[in-house]
Amino acid sequence: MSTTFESKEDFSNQTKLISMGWDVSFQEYVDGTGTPARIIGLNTGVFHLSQGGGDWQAKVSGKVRHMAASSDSGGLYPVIGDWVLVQNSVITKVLPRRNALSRGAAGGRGKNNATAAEEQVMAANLDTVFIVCGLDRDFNVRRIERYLALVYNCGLIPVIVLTKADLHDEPEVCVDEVKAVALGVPVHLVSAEDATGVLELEQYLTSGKTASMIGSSGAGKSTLLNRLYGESVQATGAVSQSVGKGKHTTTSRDLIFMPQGGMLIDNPGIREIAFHENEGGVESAFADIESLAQGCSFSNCSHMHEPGCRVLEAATNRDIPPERLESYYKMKRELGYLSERQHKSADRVEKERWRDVALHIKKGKKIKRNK
Ligand SMILES: Nc1nc2c(ncn2[C@@H]2O[C@H](COP(=O)(O)OP(=O)(O)OP(=O)(O)O)[C@@H](O)[C@H]2O)c(=O)[nH]1
Ligand SMILES: [Mg+2]
Ligand SMILES: [Zn+2]
Repeated sequence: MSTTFESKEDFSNQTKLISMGWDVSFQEYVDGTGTPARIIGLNTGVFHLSQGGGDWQAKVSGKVRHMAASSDSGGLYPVIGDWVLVQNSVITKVLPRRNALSRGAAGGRGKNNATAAEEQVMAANLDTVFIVCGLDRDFNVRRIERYLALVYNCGLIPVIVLTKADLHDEPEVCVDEVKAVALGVPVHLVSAEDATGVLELEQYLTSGKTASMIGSSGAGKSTLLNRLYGESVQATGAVSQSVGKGKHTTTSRDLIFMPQGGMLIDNPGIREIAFHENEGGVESAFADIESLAQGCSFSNCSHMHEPGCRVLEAATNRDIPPERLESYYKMKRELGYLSERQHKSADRVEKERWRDVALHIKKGKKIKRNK
């Protein structure tokens, strides 16, 4: 497709794509191998595509599969939200992503809470990420901190949605608690049950904009999508009474065209928030601590024991909750391990890891003996 329009139809097709998030930055990758379409769903090797009209199914070409499998080719395997070129129901090219929401693959973490070696891309080409948290047993400020670090690490814009407001006696208290750790991030209090606050979210769903929801299973993501949509388009499931967790009702990722004009991606609940690469997400999520750290006496201060440490001082004065500092240490450690692994030989890191494990075991034995 060219930027000059040869026909009315050409113009109308382009307008449809723009309403789906297409912009000029993608245009330069369009070659003769196919026409642009967006991935709106996937199901065991079959991709659901749209060009703004109805959706249809396609498979990837052998070349795309091959390029994605060889790590140094820069080839991408399509995910939800990707722009691709398609010809005769075959995806011939995946266009470079504007951004992607990704994390370490579940279960891919090593010892010491290390970051995952494998990356799992959840969605591409997003304008907003809704971090959805229910105000039932799902509510957990530390988990929200972690989601924030993840979203920032991907260079994406987070919006926090505290849902199930109807289930909490003092939901405003939760909002304040979250605002204290999510500096400058919009926090919306909603209820999908009685529609409180839901209209506020429409500002993120205007024409051409794509938002994706993340949160644990049972947080209320699909219910919220249905409420915003105005009818039930996604299945929802009850939360277990005994453990207070959802049962992974949503199992696939779907991009839904919303009546508001934008698109909303529903994701399955996340079990484990693992990082893949260090892109400064922790520094952004903990900007308050990072800014204090500028004033520490030692430029390489670990904020754990050094004299003249502004961070420890703030923690002692309770300006920073100790739990927040602990979260910060933990995520820093995880990301630190990753960069070590990137810079040292695998052998050396492995040896060091075993030394840590050995120390741990020794400590464990001592504790037992002392009993
Ligand atoms: N009272 C109340 N219940 C809600 C609200 N939102 C969701 N629920 C209930 O919470 C349960 C889980 O909701 P889902 O929307 O299926 O949760 P989910 O985040 O999509 O879960 P997964 O698909 O497993 O990731 C359902 O029983 C919903 O009825 C709300 O605002 N208020
Ligand atoms: Mg769901
Ligand atoms: Zn310090």
